Amino acid sequence: MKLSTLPAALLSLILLAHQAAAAPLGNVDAEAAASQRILELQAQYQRNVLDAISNRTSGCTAQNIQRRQEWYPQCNTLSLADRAAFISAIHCLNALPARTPQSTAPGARALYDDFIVAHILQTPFVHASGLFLPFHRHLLHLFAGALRDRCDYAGPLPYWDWTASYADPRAAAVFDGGPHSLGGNGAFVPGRNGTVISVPGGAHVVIPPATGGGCVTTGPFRQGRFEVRLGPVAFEPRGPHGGLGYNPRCLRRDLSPHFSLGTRPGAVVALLDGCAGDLGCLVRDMDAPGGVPGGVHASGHWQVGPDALDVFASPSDPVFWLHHAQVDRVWTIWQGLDLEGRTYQVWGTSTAANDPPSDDVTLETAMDFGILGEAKTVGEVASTVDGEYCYMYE
Ligand SMILES: [Cu+2]
Repeated sequence: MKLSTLPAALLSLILLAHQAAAAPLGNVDAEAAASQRILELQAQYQRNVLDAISNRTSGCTAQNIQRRQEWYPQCNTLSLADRAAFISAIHCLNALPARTPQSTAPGARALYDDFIVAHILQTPFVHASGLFLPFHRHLLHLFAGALRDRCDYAGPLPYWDWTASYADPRAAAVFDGGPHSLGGNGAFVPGRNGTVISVPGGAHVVIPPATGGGCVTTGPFRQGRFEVRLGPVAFEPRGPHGGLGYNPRCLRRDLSPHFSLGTRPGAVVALLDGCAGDLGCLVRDMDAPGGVPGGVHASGHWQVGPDALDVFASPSDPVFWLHHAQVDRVWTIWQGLDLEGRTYQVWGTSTAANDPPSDDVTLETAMDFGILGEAKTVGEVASTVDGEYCYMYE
């Protein structure tokens, strides 16, 4: 299925994202209690996983397991040296030559673009579907491998815990604009209209303007230091060749203290406790439209925009990788609370909102990663300590 052939009926539903703002929010104390609860559940997951691998002497063991770390300056977080190395490795990926054939994506110039192309091409299958979590888990794994093998990054994959900055993403360490951040907000552009984005599954959503809107001007990915080439795909003015053409420009951000409320700690507790044994509940709630009430996945993208708003080309903003590591963290903790009952659960079909209708996802359903690597089945990516993977979140 080509992007341009998405059925017109898919694009008919109009959602006004800002209407969701009227829903009640947890208070500060309730959110602090929710943060505590997440840490308790994470500790329980960690005990379960380490118990499960404690007798192993080969493969993924308690000694060699990779520990993915949070970007924030708290305990068990990514060191300043690793942050600097991670940032340089992304610049390195964005300078090495692309492997994507020009016939597939004439705009792909760098190895970093290969990841955006794979994401753009798979978007209609791997969002609002049963492949959402498995696909992004393996995409992250491939990205971590490229950082390590091609750009010598030896540190752990970082995640951005957006629950910590739910009140205002401008306060997040990841966006503080310093040399150890992923850059600051975009320059404020007054008088803008909302951005109408198309979302897999057929919705159009109007994202109101927030606190920035222009080029990132501070930090390692500021204008002149970092180039975005592919997209936009999901909003106007769209890039050439369906977003796969060459469209060099600055990275833009529009940090939104409204959509960040969608990633408050209580939203994660609602997933981990509220969707206890039910993967369908977890995926549906997590992948719902952003805002309050809304899904943490879309809220993570929508509080960063505009490049991060583009469901297809959102890996253009390096924060994509940290955001999706956090999404994977929530899934991994949920799985780890009952390894036997939850690790190999499947849910949903393999097209966005099942349109066009597709078969139910099984452990044998294969996912395509294009030039990045061989196809993987859902079963192969289900466990973080069996098969190819060996990592945990701390
Ligand atoms: Cu995605």
